[in-house]
Amino acid sequence: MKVLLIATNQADRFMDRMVVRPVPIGLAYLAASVDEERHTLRVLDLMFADDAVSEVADVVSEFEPDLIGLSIRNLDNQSSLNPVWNLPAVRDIIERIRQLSGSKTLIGGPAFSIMPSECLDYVGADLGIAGDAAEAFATLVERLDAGAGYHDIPGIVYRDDDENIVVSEGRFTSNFHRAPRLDLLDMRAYNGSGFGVGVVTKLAQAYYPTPGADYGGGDWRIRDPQEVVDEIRALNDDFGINKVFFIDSGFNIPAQHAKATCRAVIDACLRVRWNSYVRPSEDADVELMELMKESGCSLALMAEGGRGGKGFGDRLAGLERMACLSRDAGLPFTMNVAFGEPGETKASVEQKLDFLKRVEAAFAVLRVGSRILPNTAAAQTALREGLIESESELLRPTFYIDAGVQDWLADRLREEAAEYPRWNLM
Ligand code: B12
Repeated sequence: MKVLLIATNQADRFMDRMVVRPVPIGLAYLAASVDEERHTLRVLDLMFADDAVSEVADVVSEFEPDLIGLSIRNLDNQSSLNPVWNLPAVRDIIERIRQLSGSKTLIGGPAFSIMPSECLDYVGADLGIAGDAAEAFATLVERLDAGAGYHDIPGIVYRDDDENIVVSEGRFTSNFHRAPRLDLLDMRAYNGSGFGVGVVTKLAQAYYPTPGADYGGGDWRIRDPQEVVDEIRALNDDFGINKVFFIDSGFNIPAQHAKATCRAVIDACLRVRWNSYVRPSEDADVELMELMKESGCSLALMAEGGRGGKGFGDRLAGLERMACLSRDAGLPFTMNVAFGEPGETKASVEQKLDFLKRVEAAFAVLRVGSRILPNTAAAQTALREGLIESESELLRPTFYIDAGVQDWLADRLREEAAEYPRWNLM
């Protein structure tokens, strides 16, 4: 069978400002799962494309694939001040494919996995696989090739005989043992495009962390530090890359494992520079931050943990503790604060601004409202307050800003941000 995999992400910014182009490692994991002795594989990455639709058209006409898998990374840029919705571009690509070929279209990826049914419906693909998909994808390719049924594959999304979309139960979980096929991507173009190449260290079982997710670490898939070291060494040997992003739902949690990973990197003398997400955690200490720095961490992206009913005062205290530890270890960090959450008042806005001034992050993001995602407390509030009638509407960029602060919030934040060049409003 001829299989074409297309990475559709063309976004080149992080927090609407810093130039960051994430390497489509999820798609590269899928490519690695295809048995190339039995199937012909092509990968098309649209990140650097000038005209995505015509590049797809050219490859589809020439290669004549039987199956086209498209990865969808972001629903949107999560900016209420300058919202950019990414799904219409994918819909245009699939529409063009349909005009040119009868091949089956399959979608997957982080954005798709958040709202599989709505996403499949909107972009008009035939099939989808939600969640980790390398193993499920390999199974699907074999089943399609053999003309066998595939509705039992965990996470598969399809239309039934009445054209109703069915999202099957369960999800495959991957151990990430088989290395992603980065050789099929233009890695030279990615080198230097900000934040480094993704290397998975640990991912939550609840695949896409939302404010309601469990950040305790209990259900996380943790990769052996030695395997991480080997992957970094291969990136260096094969592509000359020494800047990586540890793909992790919270690198520092649990601290014991984070320290073991740092020590393995130090012992291997890799001289790598890395970044990752860090979340408030009671077991974090200055030793951890020092090990992170010594092993090459150049930026810790500070993110909130699960809200778990905590008031914003407690949440800021948790972040401030992490900021102090980072500062003590000389480790630069970023801070990301949402304004306009339910119950926000003039006083709490001022407290958050004081907090940001105090912690002196290398780069701070001030979010004017929060992008509401389904299955979260914010979605429940939005439903209750009539902002949305159904969670399905959240496929489009939708933001929660408390009515009590809505009229003046953006102006007030703009006024303050004008004084702090390292503050970014979005
Ligand atoms: C690390 C990360 C980042 C890093 C990336 C660093 C780097 N160099 O790679 C940074 C900090 C830069 C970042 C930035 C952003 N991110 Co981010 N990021 C993540 C995170 C934590 C991991 C992504 C990852 O690499 N996973 C590991 C790989 C192996 O998995 P994967 O890509 O999901 O692929 C698997 C499956 O999805 C599936 N799959 C993938 N492709 C395909 C294709 C087909 C056909 C099929 C069947 C299956 C399939 O199989 C793969 C293998 O198992 C996720 C959350 C999460 N836990 O997933 C958010 C996430 C992807 N990010 C998200 C967002 C929104 C952003 C930003 C827009 C934030 C912002 N406001 O700027 C930017 C966009 C940057 C850009 N230019 O595109 C969202 C996207 C969904 C959404 N809400 O729209 C996520 C899901 C977080 C969330 N819960 O909201 N991000």
